[in-house]
Amino acid sequence: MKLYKDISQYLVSAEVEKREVEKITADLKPDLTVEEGYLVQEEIVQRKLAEGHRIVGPKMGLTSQAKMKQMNVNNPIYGYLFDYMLIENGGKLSLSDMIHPKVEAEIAFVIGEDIEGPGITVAQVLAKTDYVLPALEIIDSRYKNFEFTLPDVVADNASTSRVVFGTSLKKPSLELDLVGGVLSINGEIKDLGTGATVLGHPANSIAMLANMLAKKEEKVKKGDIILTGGITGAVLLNQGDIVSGKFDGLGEVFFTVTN
Ligand code: OOG
Ligand code: MG
Repeated sequence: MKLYKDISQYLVSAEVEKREVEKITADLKPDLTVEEGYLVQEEIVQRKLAEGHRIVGPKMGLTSQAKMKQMNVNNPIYGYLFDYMLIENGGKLSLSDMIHPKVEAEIAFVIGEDIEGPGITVAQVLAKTDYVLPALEIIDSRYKNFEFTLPDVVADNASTSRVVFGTSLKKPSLELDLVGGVLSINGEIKDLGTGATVLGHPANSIAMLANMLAKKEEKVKKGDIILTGGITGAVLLNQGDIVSGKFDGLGEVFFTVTN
């Protein structure tokens, strides 16, 4: 529908021009529903694919109680990560490419076999996962002050902006819920969490994703690299920051923030 296309254009322009905009529910469409938010997101995804960008994988967001509380929403969501969003481990994030970026520590999954819901369980996800790896996700809501409702953030591709993946791949285990992660900036601990922060177990996030996608007759695909959602809160970034995510048994991932 034209309205969803127009809203997707509004959000992509905000991203490209690096400026924050009013949330959709403020004025453009106050009664936007979550389902309509996904229709807008779908328009954004199609637009980026048409521009020649490739999908790295879907990503989950708002999968912890802490994040749901921080953002004042009450349900996990998904969005899509594209190839142009990748920053190499140890690389640089340029603030001039961003609006008001925040970082969060996450555990990512490399999917080895298609996972088709409904009814997917943690055990099935673990059996179909090739590797897990540590990640730092950089989110950059296109909305003023990172303020939004659930439909708004869904429309905005779940604030997805950049990601740094760690370089060591580990086999997934049932004990991923006990893996601790520490998010530090300039040597100072900003937040920490464990895998269990994410819906009890990070594999549960992938199971929920597969089950959500099943409603649209879509699935988690072999080769997808999927962020399962922050195990820490999101921390605002500043020029000169050296950001590190250290995970028990999964290794370290880091990047620096430049102007
Ligand atoms: C939405 C994206 C949340 C996560 O890991 O929870 C997210 C936001 O907080 O802006 O990526
Ligand atoms: Mg995230």
